[in-house]
Amino acid sequence: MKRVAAVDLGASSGRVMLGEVGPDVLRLTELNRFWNGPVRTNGTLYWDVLHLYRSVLDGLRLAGAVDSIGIDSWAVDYGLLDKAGRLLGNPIHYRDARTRGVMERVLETIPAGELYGVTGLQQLPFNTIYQLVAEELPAEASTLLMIPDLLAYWLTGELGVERTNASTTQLYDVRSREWSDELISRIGVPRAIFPVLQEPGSIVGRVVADDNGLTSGVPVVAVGTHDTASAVVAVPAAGERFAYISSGTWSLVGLELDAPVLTEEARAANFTNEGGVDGRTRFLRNVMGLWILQECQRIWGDDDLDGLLRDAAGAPPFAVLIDPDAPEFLAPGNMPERIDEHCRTTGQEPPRSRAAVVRCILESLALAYRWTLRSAQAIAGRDVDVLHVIGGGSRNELLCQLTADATGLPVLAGPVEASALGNVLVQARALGEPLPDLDAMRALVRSTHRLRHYQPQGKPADWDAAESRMFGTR
Ligand code: ADP
Ligand code: LRH
Repeated sequence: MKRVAAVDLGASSGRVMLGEVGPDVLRLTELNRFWNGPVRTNGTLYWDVLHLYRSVLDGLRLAGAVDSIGIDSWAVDYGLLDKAGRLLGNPIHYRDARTRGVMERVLETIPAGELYGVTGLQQLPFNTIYQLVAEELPAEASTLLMIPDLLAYWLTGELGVERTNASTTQLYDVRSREWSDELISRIGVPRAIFPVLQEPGSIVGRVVADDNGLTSGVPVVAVGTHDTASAVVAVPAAGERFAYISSGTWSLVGLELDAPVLTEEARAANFTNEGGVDGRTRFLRNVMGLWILQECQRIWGDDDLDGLLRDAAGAPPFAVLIDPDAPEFLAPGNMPERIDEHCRTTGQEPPRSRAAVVRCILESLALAYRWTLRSAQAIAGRDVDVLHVIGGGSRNELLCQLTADATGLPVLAGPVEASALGNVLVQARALGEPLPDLDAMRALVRSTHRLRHYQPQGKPADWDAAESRMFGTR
């Protein structure tokens, strides 16, 4: 039996989990869960990275003796170190406004087609490439580390960037599987700040016990350090005819493929080809996700999600629809007001109650999932029979049912803690547990976790009509 600690930092909460893996055993115990989110000072949005690190240490101490530690987190963001390994400033949140207009500027010198041909990445205004162009790199910057790599560095003293997360920077060559020297030079950033790439599943260092209360020598394993890569490992699918939605702050909607799809059609539909564990491709699109609902709850001061969902279930269907991927929903702020404004500009009467707002968000997400999944299947030439919903959003029964109804696919919901499970599984394999491939890992998730089934209900024609109302212009 392997006993490992999984650190999983999502955009809305972080957790440290104890994972136990053995023949027919895959168990998670939550040791510590802590708030995560943007903190604004002087107009800039930051992550509170030291709060995260302290909370990670609290969790790791609670874990006691473990065989290894693995860390995953949200993608694209980074910390810069000087020559002595000191962090230069607090990492900035990808929702910060400093990248406004930068993508458009960069695309004037690096054509979108060329960028896609090298990186296979979807255009998101906060991709690492645009963040680096948006900021003046400090002269002392010597090393760039993605967030999980930064925490691993603090634990072990070893520098490196793990591949699945590197693949989200838009500075990684998806075919050669190396940093793109060409793109890095074209944005004028020194190549030397990009450290060696690490393979998911490799031991990248060992814990150095200073005064952190940990035992020295425990191996730190580079898991799929991108949380979505770890989540996809734990999709409890059999075979390849499945789609997934990794549902949390974001909804990552797509397919797992053996190779990237770099066609003009994929680029035009803004699909990404992120790197997966075992060389797989995560062919997906970011849908804005439950972020919109989280921000409504923050503005309303209402943390009774169960109550909101119950009321939304009784609200009239298809009253108001928004495009959840509209840029105005990206930054933190008064989401209910932005929804009203979006409705006015699209000729709809704004929703009048919280229940109506929540219903609008969930139906609009379900429609965005439908559009994305149909596009993904058509572009990749892969048909699917089942849709797996994983992550915190898999607990949202109304959303799962609407997703089944909108897509016409049976939905299997769970596991909730997919990223932590994928993290644990990759560590267990690195330690010698006989889990030869993703199929074996997924079979273990299937046999140890109960899933909820949702069959499509309602009239498909209602969703067809809603889609043309919402996405007529997409
Ligand atoms: P992230 O990793 O991006 O921080 P999570 O996977 O933790 O996100 O998912 C968080 C989301 O899960 C919340 O925004 C919330 O909408 C949803 N969620 C969590 N618990 C429940 C619940 N009991 N019922 C419905 N939805 C839930
Ligand atoms: C989800 C996620 C997603 C990225 C976004 C920045 O947590 O990692 O895959 O696009 O955060």
